[in-house]
Amino acid sequence: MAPALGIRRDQALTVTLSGLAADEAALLQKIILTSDRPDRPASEQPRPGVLSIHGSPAQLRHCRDRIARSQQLPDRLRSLVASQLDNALRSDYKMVIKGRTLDLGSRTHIMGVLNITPDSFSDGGRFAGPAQAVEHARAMAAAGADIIDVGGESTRPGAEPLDEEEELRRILPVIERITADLPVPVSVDTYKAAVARRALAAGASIVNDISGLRFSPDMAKVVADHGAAAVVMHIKGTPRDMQANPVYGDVVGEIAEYLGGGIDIALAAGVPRERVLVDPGIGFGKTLEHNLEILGRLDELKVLGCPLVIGTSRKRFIGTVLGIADPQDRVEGTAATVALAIERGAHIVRVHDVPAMVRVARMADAIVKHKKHFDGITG
Ligand code: HH2
Repeated sequence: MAPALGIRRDQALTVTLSGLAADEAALLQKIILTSDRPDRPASEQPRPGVLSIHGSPAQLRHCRDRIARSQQLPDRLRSLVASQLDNALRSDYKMVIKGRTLDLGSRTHIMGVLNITPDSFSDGGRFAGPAQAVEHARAMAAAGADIIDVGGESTRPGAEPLDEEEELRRILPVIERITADLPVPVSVDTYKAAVARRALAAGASIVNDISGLRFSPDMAKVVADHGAAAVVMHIKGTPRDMQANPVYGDVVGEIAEYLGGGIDIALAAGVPRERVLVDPGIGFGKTLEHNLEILGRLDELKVLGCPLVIGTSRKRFIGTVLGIADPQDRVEGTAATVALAIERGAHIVRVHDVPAMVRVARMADAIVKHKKHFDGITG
């Protein structure tokens, strides 16, 4: 019988710790590299004050234990690094909003996009009237959407800010109707605290803020006061100017830092950590290469310790790769991004094509779950 060759690869993770003092990074690296285990993780310092650790979940767990036990590290650093490694290894988030539990670790959740705008890049004008919008929300919920994301202002590249009253006029009647008629939670896609306040009072329970709680100083407090959850998204610049030559040193590192700052803003205002989600903001101040790199390194954002949301649906970078001008024809490209984002740890995918992406997510979930079982990973 011919010899059989079995190759088994544990799902490797990269954990990047930034903001370290030079001596802290060096000391941590020494602790990791002097492990007497032959299968210790790889570690390097790509830039001053930054340490990345790359290994299988089992290797990272061992490394976390060594760091947590080390006498050489100051307490603050020891617990910070140990908790970041814990975050990188976990995926079992549960979010309770309005008495409902979203078990984000059990399967990927689907956020269906409901744009009540005349000018959104892919569906502007399609659901501009309240009746059409509510009907579309109903169809998305029936097809498996777990959250309906209602937006009244397009934030496509170059978009001008919309007047608050007009934004409210578009979204409030729809939020009232959906939350009264349907069991799915509603998020409001706005960066304006005054709009969020009225939307939450009308029944929404999540604020999806493309500015990561930065454009409106009161936003985090509004979220906290209503017992709501917040999606903290990364943007570089504003919708009007964000695509004018965005430049990064390390795109994922800078996004992680911005999102970490947004988490701190939320916590300081009294939003519990269990109600904060993060999103790297695909297309918001990013070139094609940035978007591809973010998707390839999405798992590095796990260190933030919050569920990951990602919105690639029908976006321009998909059109660029595939040479497809009409956003509505980018469904297969979107499917590829959704499947790979799930493999790299996304908990919620924000999509327009709900029936198709529910199937894509279920299939990707089955593969990921089976692989975790095979690799002996729980949670
Ligand atoms: N993308 C858009 C709007 N809101 N929110 C989150 N959390 N993540 C995203 O990637 C995201 C978002 C842009 O897409 P869309 O709403 O379809 O277009 P428009 O801004 O033109 O209405």
